[in-house]
Amino acid sequence: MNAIIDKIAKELEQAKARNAQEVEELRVRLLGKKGEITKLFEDFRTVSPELKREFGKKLNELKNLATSKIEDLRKSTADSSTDKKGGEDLTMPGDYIELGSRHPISITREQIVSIFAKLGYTVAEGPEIEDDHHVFESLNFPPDHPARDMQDTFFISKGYNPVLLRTHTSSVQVRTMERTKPPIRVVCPGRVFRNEAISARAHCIFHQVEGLYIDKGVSFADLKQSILLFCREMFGPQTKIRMRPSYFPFTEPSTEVDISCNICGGKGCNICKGTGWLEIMGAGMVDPNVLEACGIDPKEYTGFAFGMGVERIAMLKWQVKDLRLYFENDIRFLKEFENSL
Ligand code: 2NM
Repeated sequence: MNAIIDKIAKELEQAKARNAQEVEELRVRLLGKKGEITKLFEDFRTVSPELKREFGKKLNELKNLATSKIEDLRKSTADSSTDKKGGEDLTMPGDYIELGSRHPISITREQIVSIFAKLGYTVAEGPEIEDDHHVFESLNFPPDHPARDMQDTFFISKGYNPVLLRTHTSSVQVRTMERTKPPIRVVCPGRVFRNEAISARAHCIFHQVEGLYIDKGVSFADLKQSILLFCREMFGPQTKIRMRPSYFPFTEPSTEVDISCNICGGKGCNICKGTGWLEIMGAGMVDPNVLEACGIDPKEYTGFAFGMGVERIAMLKWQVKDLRLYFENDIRFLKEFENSL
């Protein structure tokens, strides 16, 4: 056994390999399952007890020698294989790295927010997981309003104090009113959630920007002028607006705002379905009940609020026909917007 150990040790000292394959062959021959050193360890079991100490030490030393020698050879062959080619070829073209770009919804949201920033609005954000108080109760939703139904709202828990996904970002404005003394001028961008079947025109997750302006003497005329200014910044200086009476629990009076179709200029086309108008947002004067519920005295202050869907604005801006494209992250679709902002 001694003789075999010495023979292998000697061989290891002189071992050479020209490439990784030869190193691997050496490793298998010595340390593999049926390798020479592995076999010596098997034979070791039959060595008489008084010799075990001496041979055990020698065998372990041999194994360590083999392991480190093979590791050395591995390193040197790896080096020399690139050395043969003269190292890295610095004339090779670099790897192509695909560049990302802003998502069209982000671009649109930023544009909406920056228009209102110019009018002195600041940005407020709040939680997507909300309670009944901030989403419905303080916004003047009657107890039996359909939006409070499972059919329309995603509930995380029901019961005495339900936890739910916000259906609008008005909840952020409630939080702002609760902790701020007017004047208040905020826009609240964010994701909202509604239990709707997904189609080309609706999604269960979408984005809103809502705005709120509260001060002494704020009137509907202020609302009209602010909306008109926003629409002209967003869709071009030729844009006209019209307001239709509407209903929301949190505003009185309430209105839905249309802009003149920016495709046909109001003459009527397939985008505006021949009407010459496109609906873009809802708005109104904040209901005194809402102000009161949020700790603001409605005898002292008035305010207006508005809300719009970012997907809808982005669809009108780029004539995107199917809102689902915004959620699929198909690189071919996203690439179309890489030069947009
Ligand atoms: C809309 C339409 C009209 C609105 C109202 C409020 C609040 F919190 F002040 F009561 N925030 N947003 C509002 C008003 C939202 O979205 C279509």
